[in-house]
Formats: sequence, C-alpha cells, structure tokens
Amino acid sequence: MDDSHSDTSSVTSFGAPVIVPTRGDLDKQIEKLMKCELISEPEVKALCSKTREILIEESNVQKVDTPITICGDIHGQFYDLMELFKVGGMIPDTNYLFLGDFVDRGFYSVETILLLLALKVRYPDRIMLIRGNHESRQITQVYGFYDECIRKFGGANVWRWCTDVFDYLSLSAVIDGKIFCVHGGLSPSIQTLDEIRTIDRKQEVPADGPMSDLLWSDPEDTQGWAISPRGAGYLFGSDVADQFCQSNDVTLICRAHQLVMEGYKWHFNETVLTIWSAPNYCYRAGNVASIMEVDENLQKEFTIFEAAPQEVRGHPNKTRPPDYFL
Ligand SMILES: [Mn+2]
Repeated sequence: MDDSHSDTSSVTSFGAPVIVPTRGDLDKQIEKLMKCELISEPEVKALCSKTREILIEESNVQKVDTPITICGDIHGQFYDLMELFKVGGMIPDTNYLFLGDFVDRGFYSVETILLLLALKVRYPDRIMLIRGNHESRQITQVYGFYDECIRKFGGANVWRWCTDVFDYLSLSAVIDGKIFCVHGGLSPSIQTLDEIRTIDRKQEVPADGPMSDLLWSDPEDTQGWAISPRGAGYLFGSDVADQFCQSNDVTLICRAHQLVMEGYKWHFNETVLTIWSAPNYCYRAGNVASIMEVDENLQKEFTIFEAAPQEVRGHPNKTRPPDYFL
C-alpha cells in the first residue's frame, strides 16, 4: 500500500489516501444509485472514507431535531426504498432517521447501502443512520451482503470498506430530547442515556454486553428481563420500558428490528413503538411497511406503503449471466 502521503486515513482498509468526492461527484453518484446502478470501486472507497469522517463526529446518542421521518428495517429491498421515498419525500426536502438493518436478506444490499451513504455524505444534516444488528461483519457473511459484494464487485473490498463504516454508525438517537430511538431495544446494563454515551462503539458488534443488547433486544409482554430466543440481546417488559422513560425524561422508545405485518405496532400503553419499513419482507411475507413523521409538536403521523410492483423491481436473476458463462 502507498503510505507516502501525509493525509492517509488512519483506518487500515482505506490504505492510501483517497480523493474526497465533490458535490458534483456525489450528485452524479446519487443519480446513478437511484437507478439501482453501481458506482465504481474507487468511488465506493472514497465514499466510505468520507462517511467515516462524518460518523466519527456523531454521539452514541445523537441529538436529532423535528420535523423528522423515522424508518425501520430496509434489508436491501432497494425498489421498496424507492417506494418509501415516493411516499415520504426525497432528501433534502424530508429529514430522515433510519433505524438500521440496511443490508442483508434482499437482492440489493449493495445499492441500498451505497445510496444511503452517498445521501449521508451529500446531506449530512438531513439523514441520520444508526446501526442495526445486521451492520456487522459476522452477520453480513451469513445473510447475503458479503456474497452480494463478491458477486457485484468480484472481490471483498467493498464489503470491507462498508463494514468498516458500520463500526462508526451511532447506536441511538434522541428526537427533541423526548423520543429515544434505537434498532433493537434496552439493556439490563443500561439505565441512563449517559451510560450509552460512555460505550466505545467503534468496533464490530460484540456478542454480548450493552452495545449488543441495544441492537438485538425486543419488547415482550412480560415484567422485567427474559432470555431472548434470538441468542443475543434480551426481552424487556413494560416495567423496564416505564423505568427507562422516567429515568431519562423521554416519552417514547422507538425501535425497529421485528417484522410487523401492519407496518408499525405499539407496545406497553404506547411507551414502545416498532416501525418496520420492508414491505413484503424477503419478497414473500405479505406485510405492509410504514414510516412515521414526527412534527415540531411531536405529533406523530404514520404512512403505510406497499412493495414496489413486480414489473418495477425486476428480478436480479434475469440480469445475471447463467453459470456456464462464468
Ligand atoms: Mn434487526
């Protein structure tokens, strides 16, 4: 690797200095990615390097202002993300908070994450991305993102750069000091937002502990804590949610992480909310998706949307050469 320049990035996998994308570059990349077309490998490298610089400045509990539109899991369903923007408005006209799980499961994890990163770099104050349990080296090697990178770029570079960016994603956000947003849920090792702020998040998602719990836990109709059937995180009851809201002066815990057939679901007398934004999840669940707009008075409005029509999204197998050509 060429380390002769002084502005070399400190992250190993970015290696030699990369060219910082200009606004014009980014606008062109966004235009391409919006058509579900790939950008070049050097462009991905520069994009990831720049994203990292922006994310490193964000807090583990990033402050976010209203008005904002909150979205749940996307899981590589690129054409359904286009439906989301159709009903929710495009960036920068609408401010977005995405609650993680951008990749895996769907056919277009690469295009989905690259578009979201390009939008983040172009409009850093208009889009906030927090980390889901799938933004991890271990999980993406099992559920599709790694294989997709290999297939679409012929090597693991793009996967490596993207997963390095994932280490810098914030763990949570607080909207107007009142709505706590996280991918999964609460942790028995965390009582206060200050305790979240002390976590050193810049690492692969650990197998257990507070950082893992925030990305993996689920609410459950119970009291106290219970073991999660997922094998990571915990199940937390209504008393745990009430106590967390009281201790931190928030009125709502907003999270994603669980498929909800109706697109969103209230739990525990409206102290916890699940938002799910992948319609017809895995192209077969038959669910609708939702996004939630929160206005300056913290009034909430849900918009339900459905999967992109089959003829719009096509099928990736149709664009793939048969195996005997390889
Ligand atoms: Mn999840």
